Amino acid sequence: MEKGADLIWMNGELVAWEDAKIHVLTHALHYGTGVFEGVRAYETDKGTAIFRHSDHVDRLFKSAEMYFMEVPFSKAEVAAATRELIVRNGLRSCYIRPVVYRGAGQMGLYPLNSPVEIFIAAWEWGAYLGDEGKAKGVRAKVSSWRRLPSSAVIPAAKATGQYLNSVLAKIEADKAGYEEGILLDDRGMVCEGTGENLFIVKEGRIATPGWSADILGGITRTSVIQIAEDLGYPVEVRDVARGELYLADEIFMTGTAAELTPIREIDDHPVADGKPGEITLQVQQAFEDALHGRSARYAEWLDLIEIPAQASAP
Ligand code: PPE
Repeated sequence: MEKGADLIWMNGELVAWEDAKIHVLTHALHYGTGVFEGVRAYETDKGTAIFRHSDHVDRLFKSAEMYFMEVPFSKAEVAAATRELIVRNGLRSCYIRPVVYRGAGQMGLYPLNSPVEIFIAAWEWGAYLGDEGKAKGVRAKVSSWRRLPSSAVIPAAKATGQYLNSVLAKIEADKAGYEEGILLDDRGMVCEGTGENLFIVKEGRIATPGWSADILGGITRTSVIQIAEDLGYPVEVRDVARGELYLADEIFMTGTAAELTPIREIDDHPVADGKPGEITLQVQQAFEDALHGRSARYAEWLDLIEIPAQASAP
């Protein structure tokens, strides 16, 4: 990967981007024993702000705990490290990637003798599915791969190894000429995109799959549910059948990387007239306002970074 910033925070220290290296016998590289987050910080008129920072830190720690990893720093230390990383790199808006993982210790599946390590990287990352995708919607295809079920892993944990599932679906969608793949759960109900939750709109009512569909509990999803309800659109959290995708007036996806991205075509069927719908655009606008600090109502979602006086001087 191209250099995205000067420094990366690794196990308590800031190191040069080029020097942030790990051993080949890192347990997580062999067995996928890592958990991670995707977080974004945005420029607001009060300075740079991390969106729902404490919720991301909480989910990181919960994901780690579900796989029996004890993070060697406190939540407050991890949050402070992220803020420091942004300041020291001089980033105004960025994507932040903390990873907690089993390092090199002992080979073999028994993980508990391998040390738990952590790093946080940050870089500038534009629209995940392209600026045009975010504005006009993307073409998506239901994947032949099913979302990995809670009978096999813990879909609610954001664990690195589990992403082989998303990687297969992403490659399949791309090779078939689509921008995103939608995974069904093991019952054949709609689950989510490879890296996004999914919402449908029908006759003014919004629906999105819940825990029973083995989703990752997206922080963007929670935010968008609240925003939609505040705008007067009740959101039903329920099973969504595949056929409802073809009947929907509007479909959109949410995620930290993807933000709110409309789907304009699903399995070669245009969604309504093939343009992002009115409710999608209204919720997207309110969400963008929240992200960029333009909304007093959701100001508590922003962790404003204090830039020390000397760092803000030209
Ligand atoms: N489902 C999956 C499978 C997923 O990976 C994400 C985030 C979401 C739902 C939405 O969660 P949230 O970000 O809390 O709203 N995917 C992250 C990784 C994307 C990547 O390519 O890497 C992200 O958006 O940061």
